Amino acid sequence: MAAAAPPDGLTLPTAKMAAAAPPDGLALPTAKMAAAAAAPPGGAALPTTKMAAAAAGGRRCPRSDGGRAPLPLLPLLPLLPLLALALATGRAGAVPAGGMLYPRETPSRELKELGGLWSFRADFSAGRAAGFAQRWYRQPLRQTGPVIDMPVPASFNDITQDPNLENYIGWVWYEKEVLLPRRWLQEDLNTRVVLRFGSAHYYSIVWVNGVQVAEHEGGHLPFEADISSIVQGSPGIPCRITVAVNNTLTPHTLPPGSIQYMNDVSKYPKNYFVQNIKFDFFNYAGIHRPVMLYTTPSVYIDDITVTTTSSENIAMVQYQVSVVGSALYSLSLSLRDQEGKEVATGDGSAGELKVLDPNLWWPYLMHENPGYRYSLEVKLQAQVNGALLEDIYTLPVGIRTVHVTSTQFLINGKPFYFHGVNKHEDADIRGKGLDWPLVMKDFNLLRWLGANSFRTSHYPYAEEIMDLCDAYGIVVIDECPGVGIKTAESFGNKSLQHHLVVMEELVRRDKNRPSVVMWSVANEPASQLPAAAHYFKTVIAHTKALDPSRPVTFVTEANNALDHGAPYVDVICVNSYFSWYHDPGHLEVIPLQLMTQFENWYKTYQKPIIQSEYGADSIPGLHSDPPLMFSEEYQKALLKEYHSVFDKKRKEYVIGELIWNFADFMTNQGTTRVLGNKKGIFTRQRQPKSAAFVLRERYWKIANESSCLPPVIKSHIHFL
Ligand code: GCB
Repeated sequence: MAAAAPPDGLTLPTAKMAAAAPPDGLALPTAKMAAAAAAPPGGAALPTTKMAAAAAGGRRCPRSDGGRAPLPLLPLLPLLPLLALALATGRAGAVPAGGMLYPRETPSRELKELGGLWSFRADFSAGRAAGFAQRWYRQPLRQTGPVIDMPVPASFNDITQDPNLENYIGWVWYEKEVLLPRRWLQEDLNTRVVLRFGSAHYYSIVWVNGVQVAEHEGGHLPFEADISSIVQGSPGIPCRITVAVNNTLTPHTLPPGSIQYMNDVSKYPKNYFVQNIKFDFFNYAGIHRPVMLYTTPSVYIDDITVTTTSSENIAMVQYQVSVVGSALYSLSLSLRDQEGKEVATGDGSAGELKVLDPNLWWPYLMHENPGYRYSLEVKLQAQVNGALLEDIYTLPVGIRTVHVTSTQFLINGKPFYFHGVNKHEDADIRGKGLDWPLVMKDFNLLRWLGANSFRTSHYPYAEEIMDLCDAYGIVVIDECPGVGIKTAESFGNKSLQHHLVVMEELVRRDKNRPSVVMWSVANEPASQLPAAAHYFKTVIAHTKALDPSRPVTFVTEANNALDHGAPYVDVICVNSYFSWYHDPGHLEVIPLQLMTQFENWYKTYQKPIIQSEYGADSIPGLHSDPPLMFSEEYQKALLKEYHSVFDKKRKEYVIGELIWNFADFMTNQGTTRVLGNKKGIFTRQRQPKSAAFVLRERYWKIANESSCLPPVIKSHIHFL
């Protein structure tokens, strides 16, 4: 096959590709799966031109597998032959245990980022399984078919002009060849080489030089693999990294989704299916976050867990360090302030550091020096075969406490009022890919706005973003991808078990972050279903066991009397869209309905309440006075109605307000979405709508009222 794809080479499965569909019996789905997927009766494969025509209209894909169920839509099956291969090489790709510390350069660790252009191919073959049948990972991707250049990190969906790629469901393949420094590759140096993905959406399998090294379920969270034994011993030979990523969502993934076959042949082409989702953002896919290669010594610091307490003028930093590679080692710890002065030392794998007159970590606008972090340098020394190995890892540490009472959220013992936003990782062209200019712009806008917090609606955000929250003092409600849990099936044991694993991965990743003050285990699940009681009791208890230091919540839209999950949360987070989805156009109902909402929730649970979403769509530049829906004036007026109630209730037990949404964002197409959701106070290009100025006025006013400091003046903050 030609090495270079023609511009539309990715769009249309060529006759050659169609012919390359997997032979029967190899990686094909079982009858059970076929039934589950409601496959249409068998039929001949569609000819190429028909497939192209059928696929040319949005999130629709023809299926030409002769009635067999869609193998690649159920990610595990094609792996069986691969698993055998992996086991044979001793490199089975289970999700690695361990700490998943963010890769940092230190005197003992080196780092190589693999961002840039990767080779890419979406598997448009019948059944989407050609890549596995033909083992594309065994040779350079260009040798098995056409490839295009694909930026990493980025979603693949909006990079080309091809609607089929934009709406593609199934396996896509990425590949990068890298030359590693010689010093990483010598076998006798006790160096470990690790390949780490910040995230890839949704299900990933990774090979290095044709050997499977990792397999990971779930987007939004990191995974990694020790690839030393594959790359070492062959300096000068490029290391070929191949990644297959599948964006199919099932009732048991997080978020859940389902594939629906449209069997009415008078309405749909044969073998037609759609991916249904019950959440309101575009299911962008690809390698979304940085890919890194890094080294550690073969005996290394695997994980560090830090919690902090403080009283009067003394703080305690409790630490635990885990080491892998040897049982014979020593650990020493040194805590330094921002001037580099050592303020405490310790040793051993667990202990406490005492800090006198600590600089506490304070939220933005609550202190003139928010986001203060110490540096905890952990030094490991071990003897390996007569040689002394040393590993050093430096962890930023913020000293702060979090407590919840029946009416307040306390940070360092002071009442904290969340005046912030909900966000998405979303932008033109890059989709959900991490992009530094965008990240910086967003943080500057947040601070311009006077926002002190956000919720990572509706999935964990990039570690690089979380680092900036720690550094700038932006308080985070850290949400897992539990969004769109709406059916009884998604409350079953299989989903529950996966949800527990996702919480483990999230807590493992973010447990040391001072900005993270609460975990959110879900957004707007069908918590009125009886099954939600056991489900949320279990997920919340598990999260608290993983991290007893932080409160846990989930975000509800259910009626307070019917919600089966609310008894288990520490803070009630409630979304409402009065005079938008309910009583559209009737701004005058807001005060009464919102007051009733708060009073009912408080009466039932006596727990503090955050208005975790409220808002209205507005099309920038659309004006109407008196205000009508979708105009900028309506969005402003709706916000003001909500604010008047917040102002009454924040004197009692309402502890926060988070606007929906920070910026306009892409969704699936639908009759209520105009190129996406327009509830942003900024456009998708990050220009303020009129509502942004209303919010800015308000947030700065609240900051000045509630701050324990002399008034903070906007113009004194240099970047504003
Ligand atoms: C919600 C959801 C959010 C939607 C928003 C809306 O309740 O939590 O994901 O985007 O409403 O605009 O409909």
